[in-house]
Amino acid sequence: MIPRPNRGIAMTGAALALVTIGVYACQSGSTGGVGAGSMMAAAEAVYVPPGEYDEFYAFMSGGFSGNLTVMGLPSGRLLKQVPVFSQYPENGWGYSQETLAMLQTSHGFVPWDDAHHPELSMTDGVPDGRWIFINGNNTPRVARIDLNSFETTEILEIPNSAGNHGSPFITPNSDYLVASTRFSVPIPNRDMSIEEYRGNFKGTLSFVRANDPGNMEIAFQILMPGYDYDLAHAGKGPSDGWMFFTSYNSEEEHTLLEINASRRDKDFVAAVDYRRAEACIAEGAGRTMPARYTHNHMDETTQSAVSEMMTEVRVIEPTDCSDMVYFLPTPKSPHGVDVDPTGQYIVAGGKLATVIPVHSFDKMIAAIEAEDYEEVIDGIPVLTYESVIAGEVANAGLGPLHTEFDGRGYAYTTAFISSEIVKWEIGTWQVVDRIPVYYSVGHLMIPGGDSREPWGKYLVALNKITKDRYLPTGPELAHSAQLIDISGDQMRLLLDFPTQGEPHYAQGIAADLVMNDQTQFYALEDNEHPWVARSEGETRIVRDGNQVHVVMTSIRSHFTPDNIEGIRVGDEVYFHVTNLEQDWDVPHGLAMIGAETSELLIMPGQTRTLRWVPDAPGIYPFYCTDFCSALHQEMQGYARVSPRGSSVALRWGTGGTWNTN
Ligand code: RUQ
Ligand code: CUA
Repeated sequence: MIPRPNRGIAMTGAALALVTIGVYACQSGSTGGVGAGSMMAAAEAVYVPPGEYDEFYAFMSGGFSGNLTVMGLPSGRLLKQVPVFSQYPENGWGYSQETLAMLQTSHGFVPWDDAHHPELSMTDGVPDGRWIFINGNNTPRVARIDLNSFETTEILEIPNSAGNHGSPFITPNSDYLVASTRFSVPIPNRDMSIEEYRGNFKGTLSFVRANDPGNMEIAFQILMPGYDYDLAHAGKGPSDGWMFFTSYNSEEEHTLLEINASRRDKDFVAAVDYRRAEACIAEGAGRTMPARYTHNHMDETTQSAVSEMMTEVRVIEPTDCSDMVYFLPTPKSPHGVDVDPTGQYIVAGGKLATVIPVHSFDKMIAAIEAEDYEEVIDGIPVLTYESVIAGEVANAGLGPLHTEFDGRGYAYTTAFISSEIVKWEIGTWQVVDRIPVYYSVGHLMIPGGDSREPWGKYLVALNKITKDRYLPTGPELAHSAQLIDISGDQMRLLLDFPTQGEPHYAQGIAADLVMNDQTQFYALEDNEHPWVARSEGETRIVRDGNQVHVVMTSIRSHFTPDNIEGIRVGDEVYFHVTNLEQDWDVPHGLAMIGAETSELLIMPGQTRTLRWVPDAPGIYPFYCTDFCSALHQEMQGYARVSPRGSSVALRWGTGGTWNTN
């Protein structure tokens, strides 16, 4: 649609007509109210700045893909898949030697996870665009993704946890993110009968320091009764300093939970005063437990991942620290817990409940001060339901799960079973609007919708079932998201688009908080990779026993060296490729025939390493995988592999000049 520069070929009438139609189509396609003004300004101006067309970044969890999907809103255009707990051939993540250590865990190399809940870093309760965090559900982990580079830069494993579902919800100034365990297990874990669950299996709520990149650490874990801890959200404003966690299975059952864990009318929201926990620990409460878990991070100067094994964790119990944890009775097997922008109301999604219960923070504090308890469980006072409840939203749809807010006094709750989004008013607890979604919605996302200042213009419904929305693709259908305009009194469906993996939660942020601070390339002079070549003159090959290190560069459109001889069968070859470009949008790649890993994608100024173990004598071509220039297809080379024990000398070069050691 963008008119091409005239390359000296006279345009035919038909070609001109096509260009004109293209421009016209582009303009009429944009009349959804987005950036239309600037597009209309001049007939020839078809360029719309990206931040004007897409006002928001949307970050969707990839579920079992282990990735984070980045989209533009309102277009629904897919911008990027960020691999987090995954190997991703598109950019060599989890294959290149530099990234392998990011996926180390106490169980070894685990390049998979089930990533549910992205959470943006915040300053003063508002998303700030620095980082986004996401949980790994299966092998309990939390990750930090840097929003300058859109790369995963840190992963911390969570010990004493099983099923890190209620995670990584963050406090208003990103001091802590939390990780609560879905499954209770014996702590420390040990061999015992499953039937001895009650009293022996425990849950944990972990508080992870998040504000210092490269230094995430578990500040403390709270040992809790053996329930299933589901989701969380931090307090803000008046409730700043508190973290709220949902739980189900207060029945402490270990089999057929769909029946056995649905018996009680109410389960609990756990309210944790984490400043109180800090104070108790400062006075020596709790104990240090041995534990094995990894902390992995990207070293900025070498751009290589480092993995360290941690050996202990601080654990505190409610009986060690009075006034630290309270239970708010909440109907019935609640799932989501969401705090409104004022910080006053705590909304739970009782997935089997007929109403949406809303707790009042002020009433909770009053009940605590009045010691208005129903009972005390393992040192945790259970506040009286009637004393803490602010209201119940009736007629809220079946299967309420998650709630977000528009900042104008309304809340929006997903109803999984009745497949709808229900809008209700905070304070009157009256439903004011509802809209069907297709089908069976889980989470919803309003940019900033869990923060102090939502951008209450759009809502995205993240649907679990697609059925008939798109062209079918065999037994597995694309998941579906729906964009809904919430700027008026009534919700209005704008767009339907497929998503990647199985998105659970998502987060959104105004584009200009992220787009203006992007890493465009890495400065070569700052590259401290042990095998960097900052110029073609520094390229070389080093043999160390059967290990061969090829220190190589790429620049449009050749490798140095591009001819290599003297490799033998039995050698382990490491191609360390530095991309010498110092310009935005010029990656180079490297693919090697017979390599057992994916290609590499090397950003400008970066060094990445591909391991290659040739298994037979011969000539092995390699090439650049990223279409980098008109002569990209010429960006290729040969490696000669001689038999084991051969006397062919190591030599290398580009352009016919050979180098030797
Ligand atoms: S949780 S809807 Cu992780 Cu609701 Cu998926
Ligand atoms: Cu470099 Cu293609």
